[in-house]
Amino acid sequence: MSEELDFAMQLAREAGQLIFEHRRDADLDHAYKGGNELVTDADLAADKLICDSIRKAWPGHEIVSEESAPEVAAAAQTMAEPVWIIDPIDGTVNYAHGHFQSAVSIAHSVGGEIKLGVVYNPFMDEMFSAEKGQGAFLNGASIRVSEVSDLRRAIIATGFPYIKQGIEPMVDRLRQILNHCADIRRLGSAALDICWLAAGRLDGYYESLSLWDFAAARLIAQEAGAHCGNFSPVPAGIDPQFHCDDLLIANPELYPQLLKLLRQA
Ligand code: LIP
Repeated sequence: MSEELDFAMQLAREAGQLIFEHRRDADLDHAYKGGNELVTDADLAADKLICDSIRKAWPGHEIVSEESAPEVAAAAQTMAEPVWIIDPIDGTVNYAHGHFQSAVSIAHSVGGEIKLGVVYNPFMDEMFSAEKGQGAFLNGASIRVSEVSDLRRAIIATGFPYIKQGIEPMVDRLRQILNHCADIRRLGSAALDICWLAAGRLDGYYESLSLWDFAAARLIAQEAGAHCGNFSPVPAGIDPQFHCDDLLIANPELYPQLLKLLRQA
C-alpha cells in the first residue's frame, strides 16, 4: 500500500467519523448553493479537516474540492502538481435527511492519471479503495463486478441533477432502462452507486456528475473489472477519467448493451 493510499484511507475515516458524530450530536445548519444545491455545516467542517490535513502532509500538492475549490476541477487533468480530488460528503441530501447512503470521497491524480481512490461510508463502516493496477477492495477484501449478462436481470443505478430544467432526455433514457432491465435504483450518492457496482451489488450505472462525485469511485470500479466510459462522445483532448458528462459504468457483458440502449433513447 502506498503512503498516499494509507494517508487517504485514514483521512477518509477521520472525516467520516466527523460527519457521523456531527449529525448524531448536533442540529445540522444548511444552505443552498445557487439556490438549489444543498450544503450543510458538516460538509464544510469535513472539507476543512480534509484540506487542512492534505496541505500539512503534502504541501506542494493541488486540491480540487466541491466545497472549497470547485473552480479548478476543469484543470485537474493537466495540473503539473499531484492533485487531490475531494467530495467531503457525497450524498449530501441523503445525509441531511438522516439517510445512511453518504460517503467521503478522496481521489489522487498524478500526471493526469487517477492513481488511487477511497470512498468511505461511516454509517455502514464500509471503506472502498483502489490503487491503479492493484485491484479493488471493500474493508480490505477483494471485490469484483457482477457477472449478470442479461439486461432483463440487471439492476441499473442512476441519478438526476439538482436543476430539473431539460430533464426530458433523462426521462426518455429512464424509460429505455425500465423497459429493458429488471429495475433501477436511485440511491442518492454517485460515489456509492459506483462502488456498489464494483462490489457486484449493482450491475450498471449512468449519470452526468461533477468530477469530485466520481473520480475515486470510477477507479475503484475499473479495478474491480468494470468497463468505464461515456454514452456520448468525449471531446478531443479530454481524458474520460476526468469527463463528467454521460458516464456509463457496467460489467463488461452489460456495457455494450447499455450503451446501445442509452444512445437509442
Ligand atoms: C450528488 C451525487 C448524486 C447526484 C446528485 C448529487 P452531492 O452529489 O452523488 O449521484 O444524483 O445530484 O450530485 O451533491 O451529494 O455531493
